[in-house]
Amino acid sequence: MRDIKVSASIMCGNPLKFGWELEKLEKSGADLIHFDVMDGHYVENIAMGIYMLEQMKKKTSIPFDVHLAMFNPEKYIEKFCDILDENDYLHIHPESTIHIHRVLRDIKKMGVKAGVALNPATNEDALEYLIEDIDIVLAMTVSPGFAGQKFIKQTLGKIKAIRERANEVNPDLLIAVDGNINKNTIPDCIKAGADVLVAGTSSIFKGEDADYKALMNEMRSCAD
Ligand code: S6P
Ligand code: MG
Repeated sequence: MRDIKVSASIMCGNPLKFGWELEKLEKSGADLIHFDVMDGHYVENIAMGIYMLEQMKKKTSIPFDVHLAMFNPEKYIEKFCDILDENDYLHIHPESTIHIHRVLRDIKKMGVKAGVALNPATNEDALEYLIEDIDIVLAMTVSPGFAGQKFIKQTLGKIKAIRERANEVNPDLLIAVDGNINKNTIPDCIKAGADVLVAGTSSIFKGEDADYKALMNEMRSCAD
């Protein structure tokens, strides 16, 4: 049985109380904090940035997985890697940069784990010459940009294909799934080969009184 991790998408928390959200997530046993960076070009939304990550990183010991939904991430990799450490993941999209292999290599050289994020319509072939050298794939199960969207079930075949290829060339590769991940969609994602579940509005961020611990445990138990 694979070890299943829950990565809480902090963008879905109360922005006026992010410090409180992080404390609550730490007490509730979140494995990772999913941090979305959106530039208003690569996706039609603007969300969170370097300064906020720096503050959050000081506030919690939970490792981060940082999703750069932005063009030309290479311009900012050094700044992100200065904040992050060897327990954190930094994901970039193949469509966002020309020399992706170099950018991923630079992330690793700076001591951070490197990931490739794939949009729902991006073919798994985009990983072919990268898969041996990366730590994680972020398989988007919605088009990035917004919380609260509907799961795109055609992504499941891709996740399965990535897991099969990884078993051949990089068995330690993690596969994270992001977008409408909840008790209805988790069993199929796990069966396809996912091991990191990004938790957003459809699973744990359901208001101030939500019991994050119970909701995350429920997510993990769907994986059994
Ligand atoms: C979407 C973003 C995600 C969301 C998360 C929301 O653009 O990359 O990380 O924050 O998917 O979760 P949910 O359950 O509202 O879809
Ligand atoms: Mg994301």
